[in-house]
Amino acid sequence: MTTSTRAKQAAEKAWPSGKRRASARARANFALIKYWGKADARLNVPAVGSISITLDALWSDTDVELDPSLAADELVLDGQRRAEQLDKVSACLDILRERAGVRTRARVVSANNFPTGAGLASSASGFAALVTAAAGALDLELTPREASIVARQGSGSAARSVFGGFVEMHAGHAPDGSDSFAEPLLAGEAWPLEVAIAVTAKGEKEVGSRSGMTRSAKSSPYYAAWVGTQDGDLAAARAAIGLRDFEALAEVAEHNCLKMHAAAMGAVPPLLYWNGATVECLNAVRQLRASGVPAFFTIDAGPQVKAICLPDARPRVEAALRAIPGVLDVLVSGLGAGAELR
Ligand code: 2P0
Repeated sequence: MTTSTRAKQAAEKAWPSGKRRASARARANFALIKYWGKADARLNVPAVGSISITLDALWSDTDVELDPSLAADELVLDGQRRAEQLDKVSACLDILRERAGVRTRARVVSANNFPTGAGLASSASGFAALVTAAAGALDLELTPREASIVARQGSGSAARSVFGGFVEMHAGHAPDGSDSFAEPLLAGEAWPLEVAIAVTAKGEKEVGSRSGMTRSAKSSPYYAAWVGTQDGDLAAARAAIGLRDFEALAEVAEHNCLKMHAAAMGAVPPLLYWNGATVECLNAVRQLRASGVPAFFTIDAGPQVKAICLPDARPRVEAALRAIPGVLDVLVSGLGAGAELR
C-alpha cells in the first residue's frame, strides 16, 4: 500500500460514513454600523466593530461534498465555476480540515436567491453557509462563536450571518484573532423591523469591498477619523436597539453609513459606489422620515439602497422606492435566523 493510499484510508476512517456531504443555508446581513477597514489582512480581522441585521428573504444555499478523488477544491457559484474566488473558499476549508485532521478536497456548490456581488452581502451569507456546511460534512461540532471566527476569515461580514436578528461583530484585540467574532444582540422577534431594498444596478460592482477597504485605509485622509469615531456609533446603536428607539437608531445608522462612504470617497483614486438613483432613493427615505414615516437608509459597497422601517411603514416605503426612476426592483424582507444545516 502506498503512503498516500494509507493516508487516504486513515482519513476516511475519521468520518462516520454518510457524513461527507452537508448542505446549509445562511442569510444575508447588512450593517447598520459598518465594517470598513482591516486591522490584520492575513487573519481578516476588522479594524472596527459593526452591528448588523440578518434578513430572512435573501440567502445562500451551499452544498459541500468531500470527495477523495478530487485533487483540488472546486467552486460552482450560481451555476458557474468561479476559480478567482477559490482561494478564499479553500482558506476557510483548510482551517476546518486541519481541525478535523483530514486533507480531502471539496466540491462546493453554492447558489444565492439574490444578485451576487452587487452590494447585497452575498459574501456574508455565502461564507457563513460554507462554514456551516463544511463543518457538517467534516462532522465537526463548532460552537456558533467558533463558526463565526472561521467565517470571518472567509469574509468579515460573514461572521455576522452565523447569527440571526440584531448582531454585533467585535473587532477584538488578540493577535491571533480569537476575540474577533460576532454574537447576537437581540432576537429579530423582539423588534421585527422590515427592509425594502432598492436595486438600482444589476451585475457585479467594479471595486470589491476588500480592495475598496485597502484603498481607503491607505489613501483616504478621512480613514483615521472613520476608525476613531466608530466606538461612539456602536455604543449609540447598541443603546438604541436595547431601547427599541427607532429614531435614535435611524440617526446613528445614517450618519455611520455616510461617514463610511465619505472615507471611501476620500480615497485615491476615489471610490464612489453610488449612481444617480442611489441618491434619489436616499433623499426619498429622508423625506419620508421627515414627514413622520419611520424609515432610514443604509448603503453598502454598491449602489443599492436599503431602507429599514417599522412593519406598518413598509408598503409605503416600498412604493416610494419603486416610483423612483432608475430603481429596477425592490426586494422586501423581515429579519431572519442564523446559519443552519438543512
Ligand atoms: C458591512 N461591508 O459592514 C460593510 C459595509 C460593505 C460595506 O462588510 O474583505 O465582503 O471579505 O472581509 O465582508 C463587505 O465586506 O469584506 C462589508 P471582506 P466583506 O457590511
